[in-house]
Amino acid sequence: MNMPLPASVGHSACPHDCPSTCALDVEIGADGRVGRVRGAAGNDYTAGVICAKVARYAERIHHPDRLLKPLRRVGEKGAGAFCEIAWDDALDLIAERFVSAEQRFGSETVWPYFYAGTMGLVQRDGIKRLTHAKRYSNQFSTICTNMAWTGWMMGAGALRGSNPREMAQSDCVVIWGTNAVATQVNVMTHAMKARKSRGAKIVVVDIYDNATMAQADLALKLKPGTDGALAAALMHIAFRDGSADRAYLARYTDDPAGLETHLSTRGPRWASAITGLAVDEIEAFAALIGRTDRTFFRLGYGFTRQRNGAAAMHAALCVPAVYGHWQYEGGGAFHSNSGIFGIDGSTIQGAADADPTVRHLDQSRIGAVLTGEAAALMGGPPVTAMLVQNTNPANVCPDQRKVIEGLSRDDLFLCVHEHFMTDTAKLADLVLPATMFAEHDDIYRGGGQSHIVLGPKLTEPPSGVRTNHFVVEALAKRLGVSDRPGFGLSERQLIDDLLHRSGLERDFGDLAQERWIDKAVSFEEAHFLNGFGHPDGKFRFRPDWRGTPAPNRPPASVGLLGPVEALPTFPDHMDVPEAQDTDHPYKLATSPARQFLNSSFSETKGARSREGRPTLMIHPDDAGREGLGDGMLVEIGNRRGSVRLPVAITRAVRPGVLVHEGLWPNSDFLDGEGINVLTSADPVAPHGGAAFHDTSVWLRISGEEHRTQAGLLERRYEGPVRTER
Ligand SMILES: Nc1nc2c(c(=O)[nH]1)N[C@H]1C(S)=C(S)[C@@H](COP(=O)(O)OP(=O)(O)OC[C@H]3O[C@@H](n4cnc5c(=O)[nH]c(N)nc54)[C@H](O)[C@@H]3O)O[C@H]1N2
Ligand SMILES: Nc1nc2c(c(=O)[nH]1)N[C@H]1C(S)=C(S)[C@@H](COP(=O)(O)OP(=O)(O)OC[C@H]3O[C@@H](n4cnc5c(=O)[nH]c(N)nc54)[C@H](O)[C@@H]3O)O[C@H]1N2
Ligand code: SF4
Ligand SMILES: [Mo]
Repeated sequence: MNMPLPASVGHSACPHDCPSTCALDVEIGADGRVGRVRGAAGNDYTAGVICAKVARYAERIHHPDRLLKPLRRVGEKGAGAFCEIAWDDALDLIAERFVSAEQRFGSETVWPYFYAGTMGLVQRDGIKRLTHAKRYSNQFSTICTNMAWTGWMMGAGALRGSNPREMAQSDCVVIWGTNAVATQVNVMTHAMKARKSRGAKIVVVDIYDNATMAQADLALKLKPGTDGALAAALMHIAFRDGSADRAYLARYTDDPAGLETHLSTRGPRWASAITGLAVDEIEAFAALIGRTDRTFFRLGYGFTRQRNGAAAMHAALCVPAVYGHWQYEGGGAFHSNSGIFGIDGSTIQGAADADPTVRHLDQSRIGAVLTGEAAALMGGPPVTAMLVQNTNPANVCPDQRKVIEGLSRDDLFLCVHEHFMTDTAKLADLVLPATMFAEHDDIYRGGGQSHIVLGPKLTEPPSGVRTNHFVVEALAKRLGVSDRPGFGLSERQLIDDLLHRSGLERDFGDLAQERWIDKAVSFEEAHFLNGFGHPDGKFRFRPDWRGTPAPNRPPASVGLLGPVEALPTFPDHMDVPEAQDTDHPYKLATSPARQFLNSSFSETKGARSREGRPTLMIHPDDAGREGLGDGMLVEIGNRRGSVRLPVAITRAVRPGVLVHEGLWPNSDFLDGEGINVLTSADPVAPHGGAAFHDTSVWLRISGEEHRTQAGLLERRYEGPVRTER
C-alpha cells in the first residue's frame, strides 16, 4: 500500500502525566493530520525511544469519538443525554451559574478542579489564575506525588538527585517500586545501556512479576507495604559487614551512630518475616550493593502508594547514604528533579491574587468534599459549582462511590472540559471539547529528567474545540476579572513571560529553534557532595516529619494529615496498613496498565485490544483454596463497595496478594463501577495522598464463568526472570 509522505515533521513534547516528558518528532501530513510520532533522537534522555501508546497518537487525536462540540445535559444527571450548545452560550451559562452559586454561598462554593492530564504549564495551570482572581476554593493536589516527595525531602532536603542519564555508567541499577517498562520507558533505555556496556546488574523491587521484573537479574517480590523493612535490613547488614561507608556517614549525615543502634534489631531474619523475602535474597541484595560503588537507586512512586508510603521512601533513600553510593558517578539515587528547574510560572497562575485565607480542598478527598463532610469542607460552604480540566475524578479518585454520589448531586453545577466523554464528563451539566497537545502552544518540564521542552502548536484543531487557555480567558471576561494580573495574554506571551522570569534568556522563537533546555545540575550538586538540602547540609536519618518544608506540604489551614504519631524516628517498617482480617484476607494493588496512561488511552482501540479487559490476578494457591478456575468471575469488596471481574490465575502475584492493572472506564466493569470503588481516601501521613496500592478486600465466586485473557497474562508475566542467588 502506498502511504502518503508526511508533509513535515514538527517538534514537540509528550504532554501526558509521565515522568519522562519525551521530546517528540510528530509527522504532520499535507492535510494537517498527525501521522507517526517518534522520540527525538537528538535529546539524550529521550534518546529516540518513546512508549507505544504515544507512538500511536494518531489514533487518539483523530478518534471518531472525540468531543467536537460543546454539549449541554438534557434529562437526568448521568443519563447520558446531551444536546449541542454554541460556545458563547456555554460560556455564558458557566458564568451565570458560577455567579449565582457565589451569590448564595460565597466565592469558595466554586471549586475549579484540575490535574495533569496535560503537563503543559500554560494549559494545566491557567485555571489557577481564575481561581485566585475569583477567590474560588483552591485545590490541595494530593493524588500523586505527596508521599514520594515528602519522604524524599525528609532525607535529602531537596527534590533532585543523580542525573538519570548517569545510569548508563552504573554497575548496579536498583529499580524500586516503579514499573518503568510500562510507566517511564526511558529509565530502561539508560539502565539497559549499563547492562550492555558494563555488565551492570539490574535489581527490581516490586510486589509482582511485571514487565520490569522480567528484566531483573535480582528480582525481589516482596509483600506490599514492607519496603521500609527491606531498607532497614540492607542498612543493618552494611553496619554488620563493614560495607557502611563510615567516613561518608560522618561527613554527610545527621546521626549515623543513632542509626546503627536503631538498626541492631533490624536484621535480615526480622525483615524476612515482614517482607516475605527469603533471608538469602536480602543478603544477596546487600552483598551486591555492598561490593558495587556505582549503585544507582531509581526510586519510583508505586511503593509510596501505601499507608506508610512517605516513611518507605525515606527508608529506601537512606540506603545509598549508608553505603556511600552518592560519591560515585553512576551511583546515588534519583526520584524526581522537580526541584531543579527554577521555573517562575507566577503570571500563568495569577499568583499575585493568591489569598492565603481562601480554603484548600483535598483533591483526593473529592468524595468527602462533595458529599458534604464538614471536615473535608474545612468548615466552609458546600461546593455547588465546578470546572474540571485535565482530570477524570469519577474514574481515578479513591472511594469512587462517594465521588460519584457527590458529582451526581442535583444542586452541583458541573462543567467538564475534555477530549472524550469520560466517566466524569458523563455526569456533567456541560461538556466542553478541548484541544490536544499538537493543536496548542505550551511548554513542559520533565520531573523524571532535566529538560524543559517546548510544545508549539503544529496543526489546526477541529473547528469546534478550544484550548484550556481560551476557556479560562473567556470566563475571566464574563466574570469581571480579565483585568487581573496574568489575563489578556496569548499562550506565546505567557511562555515568553515564563522564560524571562525564570532567567532563561530566550523567548518562544529561540526555544522553537533549540527545542529544549537541559537544566541538569552539576555532578556535585546532583550528588549532594556540597551538602544536602537541609540547613546543616546533612542527610537526615532522623527526619523532622512535622517540620521539614516539602513541595506538597498541606497549607497551614489544613495541618498535618494521617497517623503522624506512627511515623518512625529512624528508617523502619511503619506498620499501618489497612487492616487485613478474616473478613478481608487479601491485599489488592491497583497497578498501572502498560497501554493506558492513568485513564487516558483507555478510549483507543490499540490500547484496549492489547490490554484485553479488567482482570484480577490471583495466585494458584489462593485460587485453589477458593475453588477458582482460570477466567471465573469473582466479586471482591470491602466496606467501600465491591466489583465483579474475571480472574487470571498466575504465579506472577504472591499468595494473598491480588493485582488489578489499569484505570479502565467504569463502564467496562460488569456493574458500571470502576476499581476505585475499593480504594480508600484516607490520607497518608504526614502530608496526605492516596494509598492506591493498599486495599484490603474479601473475595467470593460470583457464579458465571467468563473467558479471559489469562493465557496472555501468563505469557506476559512469566517470562524469564533471572535471579542471582
Ligand atoms: N503506562 C502507564 N504509564 C504511566 C502511568 C500509567 O497509568 N500507565 N501513570 C503515570 C503516572 S500519573 C505516574 S505518577 C507514574 C507512576 O509510575 P510508577 O512510579 O511506576 O508508580 P505506580 O504506577 O504507582 O506503581 C509502580 C509499581 O509499584 C508496585 N507497587 C505497589 N505497591 C508496592 C509496594 O508496596 N512496594 C513495591 N516495591 N512496589 C509496589 C506496583 O505494583 C507497580 O508495579 O507513571 C506514569 N506513567
Ligand atoms: N486505583 C488507582 N487509581 C489511581 C492511580 C493508581 O495507581 N491506581 N494513580 C493515580 C495517579 S498517580 C494519578 S496522577 C491520577 C491521574 O488521574 P487523571 O488526572 O484523571 O489522569 P489522566 O488520565 O492522565 O488525565 C485525565 C484527563 O485529562 C484529559 N486531558 C488531557 N489533556 C487535556 C487538555 O489539554 N485539556 C483538557 N481539558 N483535558 C485534557 C484527558 O482526556 C483525560 O481524560 O490517577 C490516580 N488514580
Ligand atoms: S507517556 Fe511517557 S514514555 Fe510515553 S511518550 Fe509520553 S513521556 Fe514518553
Ligand atoms: Mo501520577
